[in-house]
Amino acid sequence: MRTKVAIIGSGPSGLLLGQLLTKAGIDNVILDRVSKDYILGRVRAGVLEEGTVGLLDKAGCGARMHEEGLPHDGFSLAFDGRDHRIDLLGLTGGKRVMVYGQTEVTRDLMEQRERDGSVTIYEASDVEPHDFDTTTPYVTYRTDGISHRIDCDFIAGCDGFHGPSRKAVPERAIRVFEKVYPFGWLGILAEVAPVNHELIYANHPSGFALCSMRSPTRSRYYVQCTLEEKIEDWSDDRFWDELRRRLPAHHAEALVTAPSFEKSIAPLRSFVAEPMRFGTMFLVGDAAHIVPPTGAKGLNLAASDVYYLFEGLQQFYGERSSAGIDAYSGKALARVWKAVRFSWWMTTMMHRFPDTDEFDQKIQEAELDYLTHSRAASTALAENYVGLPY
Ligand code: RFL
Ligand code: PHB
Repeated sequence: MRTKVAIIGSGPSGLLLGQLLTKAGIDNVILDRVSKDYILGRVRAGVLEEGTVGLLDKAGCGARMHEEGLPHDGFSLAFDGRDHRIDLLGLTGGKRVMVYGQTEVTRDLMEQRERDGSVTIYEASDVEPHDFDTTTPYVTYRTDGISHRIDCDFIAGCDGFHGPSRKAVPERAIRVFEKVYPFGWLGILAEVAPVNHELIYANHPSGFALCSMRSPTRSRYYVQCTLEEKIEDWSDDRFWDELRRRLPAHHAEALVTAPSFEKSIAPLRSFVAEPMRFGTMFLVGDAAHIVPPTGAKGLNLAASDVYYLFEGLQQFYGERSSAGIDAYSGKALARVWKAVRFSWWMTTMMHRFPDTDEFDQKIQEAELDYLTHSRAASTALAENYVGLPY
């Protein structure tokens, strides 16, 4: 088989890139290790920046998001038993975020891709990029025990943190930067109305908690947990008790509970691989960088990578100019590092670290007090939360 762009990974970055390329008339094939249903079963991000919303519109996949998504003008930082609202709209001069689950984004992109008749190969094993140091790269894979090969002009490695694209790069050609945090997030989904109409990020002596949502009747809640924690040890009752403990009293009293239908633990890490281009292969999204979920940036960074790469590829095929793809890695990384910084900062400010001493604790309290009482500091938080410009 031959195509222009072989995309490894059918997560949000692969699907969004594929959709923008298809709309621009640039032939592409997507490969994924798992099935469509498996991908749609993953529960992940919930908050979209305006830039991400704009790209989904540009890809022709924004209609359901505008109908069912929940625009949010602010969120709460809760500490000392009180809410401190961050007025995103007022502080940024009119910007907001959209609460719409990654699962739904993925579903919308997959359905549009099917309508367009573009090729996606699910359940492909042993997917491997080859010869990306030449202008004739190719990807090999197996389905039903049979080996296949796709020849292409470019490979887009959209295959997440554990995928084969970054691993195929020789060690001497890549530099990685990493920080692993000494805690995780235990998250649940439950069919109940959210405790608040906006998100609540809570800092409490027992640890961080987050109240988020997927719809007016579906809540997504998280509590900070240790890395040794086992999911079997967390009954729903234990989870609800812990969440209540970490929220201001009026929210704890208003919290409606129900049996959870999803429960999982995610470790927290910051990770960046540099550069993001190796000859004719590009790394995109989680394949190149991971951020802790505290700033809600992971999916949004995947989208900004896609923006830069799509612009570059469009320029390459439209004007026969490689200026855009040559600039890809530098432009993407400049934005990535700012989001890495923001996510690290929000994580540090909102969580309890196992080795925190009294001095560190006082600094954290002073930072939260400053942040919520200084318009300049709140504005910096709001500007980053709604997303820096592309
Ligand atoms: P994905 O979504 O991991 O997709 C990669 C795809 O590649 C496939 N793949 C392979 N395919 C072929 N061969 C192989 N050998 C392969 N290995 C892997 C996988 O099957 C998969 O389909 O990466 P992508 O597309 O770059 O998207 C990144 C986002 O998924 C991620 O950054 C976000 O989910 C992070 N994130 C959040 N981001 C936000 O912007 N806002 C949020 O509110 C937010 N909340 C979160 C999050 C991530 C979380 N978890 C579980 C890590 C909350 C959580 C709990
Ligand atoms: C979510 O709804 O899953 C979510 C929201 C905000 C975050 C992280 C996760 O910062």
